[in-house]
Amino acid sequence: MIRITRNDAADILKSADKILILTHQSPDGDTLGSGYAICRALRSLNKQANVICGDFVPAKYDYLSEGIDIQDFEPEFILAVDIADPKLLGKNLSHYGDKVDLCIDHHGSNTGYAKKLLLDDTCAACAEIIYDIINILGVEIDKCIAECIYTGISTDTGCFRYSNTTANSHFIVAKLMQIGFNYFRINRRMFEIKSRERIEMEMRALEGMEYFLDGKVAIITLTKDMINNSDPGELEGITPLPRQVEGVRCGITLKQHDDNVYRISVRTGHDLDASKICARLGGGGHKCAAGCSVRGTRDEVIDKLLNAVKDEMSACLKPDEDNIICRPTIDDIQGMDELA
Ligand SMILES: [Mn+2]
Repeated sequence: MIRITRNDAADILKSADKILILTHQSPDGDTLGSGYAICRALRSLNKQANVICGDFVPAKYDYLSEGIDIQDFEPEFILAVDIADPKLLGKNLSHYGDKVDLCIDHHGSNTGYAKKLLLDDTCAACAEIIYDIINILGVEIDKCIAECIYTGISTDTGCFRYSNTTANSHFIVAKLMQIGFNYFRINRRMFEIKSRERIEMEMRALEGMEYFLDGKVAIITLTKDMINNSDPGELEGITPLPRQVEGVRCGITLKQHDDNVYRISVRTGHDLDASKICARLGGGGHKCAAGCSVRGTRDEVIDKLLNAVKDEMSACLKPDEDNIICRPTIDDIQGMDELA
C-alpha cells in the first residue's frame, strides 16, 4: 500500500478509465454521496464509470443516482470510497477486497488494503476529500454533484452537529450553496421524515432499552425479527438514540445478524473514544461512532461490550463534560432562594 496525496489521486483518476466505484455495505449518505459525486465528475470527463453497492440501497438516496444509468463495460480500475476495511464491502462485493486500485477514505482505522490510499482523517466526511479532487480535476461542480457532496458531509456530521464538523466542512458547504441546490429538501429527507414503521420501530427499540454501569451505558437490542420487518435505511436512525439519554456516556445498539452474531454500533460523547472500545473487540471507526461484530448469546455479547467500555473508561481520564446537567439541582435552587 502506498499513501498518496489529493493531487496524485486526481492524476491517477485522470489517466484511468472504465472505473468501478465501490461503496460500503449498509450504505450511508457519505459512501453513496462520495461515490455518485466522483462518478458524475468522471463521466463529465468522458470516462466510463459505475457505482455499485453490495447491499440494498434505501430509496431515500434515490436522488443521488438520478440520471446515472448503469454503463456496460469491463472494469479496468477499482475505486473504493469511504471504506475503511475490505470486510465492509459485504458478501456480494468481497471478491474485490484485494483488487482495489485506489481507496479514498477518512477513517483513521483504514486497514491499508488498497494498492494506493488517499486518507485524510481530519475530514468529517469522505465527500470533503472528493470535493477537493473534483476541483483538482477541473470539473465544474453542478447542482447534482453539489447535492451528492452535501449529502455526504451533512449525514456524516449529523447535520453539522457532531464534533467532527470543522470550519472546512462549513466552508465547502458554503461554496456548494453558492452554486445553488435544494438543501432543505435533502435535510427534510435525511433528518426529519420518518416512516410510520420507523416510528414504531423506535418505540419498540426504546421500550427495550436497558441501562448499565450506573446509567452511563444504554443498550438497544434489535432482534432479527425487528430487522427483517424493516427497511434497512430506517435502522441507521436507531443508533443515535441511546446516546441521547442524559447521563449516558456510551450508547450501544445490538443488531442481531445471526442467532449468535451481533453487529454492534457504539456512539459516545467526546470524552470516550468509540473506536477504541470497538478496537478491543476487533472493530473500528471514528472517535464518536464506531462498530464491531461480536459472537455469543445476547448476554455474552453485552458482557463483552461492558468490559470493553469499562476498560476504556478507566483508560480515559477526561472529565465527563458532555453530560453536565444544565438543569439546576435542588441544592442550586435552595441556594438561589437564600440569595433572594
Ligand atoms: Mn464517511
